[in-house]
Amino acid sequence: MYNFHKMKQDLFQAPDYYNLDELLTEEHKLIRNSARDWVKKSVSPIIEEYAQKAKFPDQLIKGLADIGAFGSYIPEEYGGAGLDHISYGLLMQEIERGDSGIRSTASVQSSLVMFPIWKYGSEDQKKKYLPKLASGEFMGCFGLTEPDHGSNPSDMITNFKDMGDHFLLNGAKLWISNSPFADIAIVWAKNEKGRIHGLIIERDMEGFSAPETHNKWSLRASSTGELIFNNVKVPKENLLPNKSGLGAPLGCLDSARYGISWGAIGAAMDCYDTALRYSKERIQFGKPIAGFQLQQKKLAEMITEITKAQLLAWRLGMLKNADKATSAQISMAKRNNVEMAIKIARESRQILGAMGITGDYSIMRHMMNLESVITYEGTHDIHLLITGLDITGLNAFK
Ligand code: TGC
Ligand code: FAD
Repeated sequence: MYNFHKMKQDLFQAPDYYNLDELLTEEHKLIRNSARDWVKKSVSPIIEEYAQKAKFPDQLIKGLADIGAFGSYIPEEYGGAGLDHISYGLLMQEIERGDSGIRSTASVQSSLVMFPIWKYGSEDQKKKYLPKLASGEFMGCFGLTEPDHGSNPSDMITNFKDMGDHFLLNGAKLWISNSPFADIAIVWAKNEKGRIHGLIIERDMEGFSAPETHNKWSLRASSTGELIFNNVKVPKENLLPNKSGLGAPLGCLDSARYGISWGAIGAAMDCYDTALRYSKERIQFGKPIAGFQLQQKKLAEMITEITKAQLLAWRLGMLKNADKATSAQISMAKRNNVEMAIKIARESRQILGAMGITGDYSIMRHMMNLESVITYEGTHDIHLLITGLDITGLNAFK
């Protein structure tokens, strides 16, 4: 008889079919392994329960900070870990192996909150916010999407007026990861000339609220909400001074999308590893189901796709380390790797039969999470159009 609760213990073994570990430095492996151990010890035992009750496990914040998941590539002088982009990718991979929602929190904090303060902020802003964000004392969120402007953020209506000694901010953002508990929000809004700027909004500013969005079937262990600005008085020193225009938020997205291209591999590896182990133990018609050709086809295709995705992410990381990765290359990797992961989650779910729909296994949770991952940070179709524009020179968005 099958032991129903057997898989509660995290038995994950990472697939590395092409010996890609040989491409990593000792430091990369150390960072990856400490994140892997932390996920086994701290995320796996609790994540299903938190996803079922749709609650963000905020006790994980300290551990995320300790493994360097908040601002791993931000210089040490600002509290970051000063690591390279392969390290950042490996961290995202390991965390998403546990859950996409927890990786979301790390992506947002690193690439969408710390990155813009580091790249576009003043020295005072960097000193004030970055060390606290790196340690997890402050949590942040990123407000670009609006109720009526998702794929097309350049038409946003959130705006601010210059009132002499302060700015007055009005508008609303929707689908904002971490907004319900964030201490600060990086908010993208238009000035009176219609130019997009980033503003640092603090939780206790009058006229600002961040209600939670409920009833999600995806990313249930991540807290998602709105940002509502009703005549919020924003001190002038809270404007990010060093970049404006849509390219500013899109530059942050490049960093987050890159991390997701690694994160999705983590979710796929977890589904594959679970399905492989289950298929070798599950007996039907007198033999393990792994011995049937149809199941082998699924498993063989999965490891092939994971291996291709690993190579894509690693190469992209090397390009990023050399400051040569283009936005279009990042789009290709985000799109390919998330689709790869969602397909593997669906196929793995089938290999587990009825057991695959239970919370005793991580697969269904990954599958539902990936529906958000394939939508946020630019939808699957938007990334295809970015590649289309890049190779043809013709814009098919408009
Ligand atoms: P377009 O005219 O193409 O570009 C406007 C300006 O931006 C520059 N640019 C970029 N800069 C840096 N990085 C990129 N990836 C860039 N892409 C474009 C561009 O050069 C131009 O600069 P300039 O100086 O000439 O003004 O803009 P467009 O309005 O035609 O839009 C292009 C499009 C559709 C690709 C863009 O709007 C887009 O990517 N839309 C998708 C929106 C999106 O991804 N939203 C994500 C919201 S955040 C989120 O989902 C967080 S989830 C967090 C989690 O939980 O993990
Ligand atoms: P729409 O833009 O309305 O798109 C709907 C459909 O139309 C999609 O299939 C899209 O591909 C297609 N489409 C749109 N335009 C075109 C076109 N030109 N050609 C062809 N097809 C097109 N945003 C933030 O700012 N911060 C966050 O922290 C954040 N976190 C999120 C967390 C979750 C769980 C989710 C689900 C979303 C989050 N988002 C966040 C929002 C996310 O970035 C948007 O949902 C995404 O950009 C798509 O926007 P939309 O949902 O409005 O879809």
